[in-house]
Amino acid sequence: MDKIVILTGAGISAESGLGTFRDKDGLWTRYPIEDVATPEGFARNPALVHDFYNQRRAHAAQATPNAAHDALARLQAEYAGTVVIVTQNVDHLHEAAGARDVIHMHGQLARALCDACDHRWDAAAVMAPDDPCPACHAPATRPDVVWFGEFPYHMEDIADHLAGAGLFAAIGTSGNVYPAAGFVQEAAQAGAHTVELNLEPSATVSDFAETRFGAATQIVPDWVE
Ligand code: BV8
Repeated sequence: MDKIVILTGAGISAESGLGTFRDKDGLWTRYPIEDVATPEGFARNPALVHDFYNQRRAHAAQATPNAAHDALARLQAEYAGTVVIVTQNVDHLHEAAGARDVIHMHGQLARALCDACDHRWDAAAVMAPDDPCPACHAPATRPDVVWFGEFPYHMEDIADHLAGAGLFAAIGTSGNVYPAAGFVQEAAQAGAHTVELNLEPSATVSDFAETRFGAATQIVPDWVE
């Protein structure tokens, strides 16, 4: 069976209580992107950035997967080995729902990275700028997330999956952030059927062969069944 590649964004976690980025009361309305999601912002004010991620880490720790996460985990179990979930999200709700094959292209709240030696480890619940790296002991700890201007993770694996996709679905993403927003075109070029499942049309809606609009907890289980 052809591969099914599913790209998810903040909208799939919205009904689990986690903020989206660009909706009316989204995260970016309270924190300017350049201050909290760029290396330059971190260099300017690491305490502010750690505070931003500490809050999101605490919030994510309280969140539970919703019916959309559960439906994707069921789909993966039913078509073992052919369903890949590529998520832009840094929460762990896909895994909490039982999903196995999850690619976190923008990193994970639960991981920390040393800016000095590139060591990665499980993040503490609360991190501070002068936390020493467990490997090199430099006070250069940052969240292991991909900021604007940084190269997303696993891009080669993702390109391989898209090249072999028979079906590509984008769920809960506004299609504003690249290279993720360009995946639909890569999948379509590989001959995949493409479907957008979102609350409202995304910026790349015209690239999709099929669209389904509504809340993820409604439309994703219907689509999976
Ligand atoms: C890079 C950090 C070099 C972690 C984030 C062209 C090609 C390549 C790059 C660029 C390009 N053009 C511009 C760029 C640069 C830049 C970029 O895209 N800028 C944008 C703003 C124009 N991209 C980068 O810098 C990337 N790196 O380019 O490296 C390179 C070059 C070529 C090839 C490869 C690499 C790095 C981008 C990563 C930035 N880091 N986050 C974190 O803090 O979380 S991005 C941030 O936005 C999050 O990761 C988030 O997931 C992501 C995308 O947002 P969405 O998930 O879509 O969330 P949003 O709020 O926008 O939308 C939510 C949607 O859900 C809405 O549509 C809403 O209607 C819907 N919804 C809401 N509720 C529900 C719902 N749907 C269903 N049910 C509901 N209940």
